[in-house]
Amino acid sequence: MKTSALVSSVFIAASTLLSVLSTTSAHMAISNPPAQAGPWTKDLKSDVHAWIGYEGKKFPCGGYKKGPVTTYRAGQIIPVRFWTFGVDYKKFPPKAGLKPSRHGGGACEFSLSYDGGKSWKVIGQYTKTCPDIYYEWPVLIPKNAPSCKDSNKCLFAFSWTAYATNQFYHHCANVIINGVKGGKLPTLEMTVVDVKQLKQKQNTHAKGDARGGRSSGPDRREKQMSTNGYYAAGGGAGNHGIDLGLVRR
Ligand SMILES: [Cu+2]
Repeated sequence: MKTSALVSSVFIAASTLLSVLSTTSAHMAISNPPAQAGPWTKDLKSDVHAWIGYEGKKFPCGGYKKGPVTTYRAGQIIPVRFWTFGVDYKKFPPKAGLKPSRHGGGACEFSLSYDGGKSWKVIGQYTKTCPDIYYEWPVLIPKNAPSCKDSNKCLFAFSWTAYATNQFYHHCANVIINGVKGGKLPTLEMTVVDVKQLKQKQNTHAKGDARGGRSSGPDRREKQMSTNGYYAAGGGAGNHGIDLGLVRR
């Protein structure tokens, strides 16, 4: 009896893992701000939601053409939204019952580049439950951020280290930031893993929430930190930030 109980619990564990791993409508992109190569552009790419390295997809940003430009000011909160194929980006929240593959969550970072993607500074971090199309993930453009006026070089990015797959995602939006005179960029560097092109060690994933389907949404404390100046120059994040829960397989 014990043996068969063990076998069935192993079977349940295995099928749970399979449902987390399944790629019914795979991967993730950002729809707010409206990012490069999404369906809101004239340049929709079929791999816009895919990870860096998929069929040669390049870091940073996937190597896409310039997208729509969104203008923000320092001190403004961006309510980031996620999108993938099969989701109507014009409706928020999307209709119930969609099952985009969020790969058991992982660790998301939101970053700014003022130099066309050469360097990236983090302005928000969400672990475990991120990403999820059913929630907004607010991040603050720091109140003391400098201006960035060249929308060819000013970028906002979503990056994601997934739980169930060793995949690193990076999707960017062209932005303009009206900042403050003498402003300073945050000091926390964006974490990049599993990008072969950068000759990194592979096989890194994040702890995530290990759940398929809908998550419980952004963590309350992470939401506070991503909107209260923690990531601003001089804020508590410094150059370490929070624990992303990264694990080497
Ligand atoms: Cu995927």
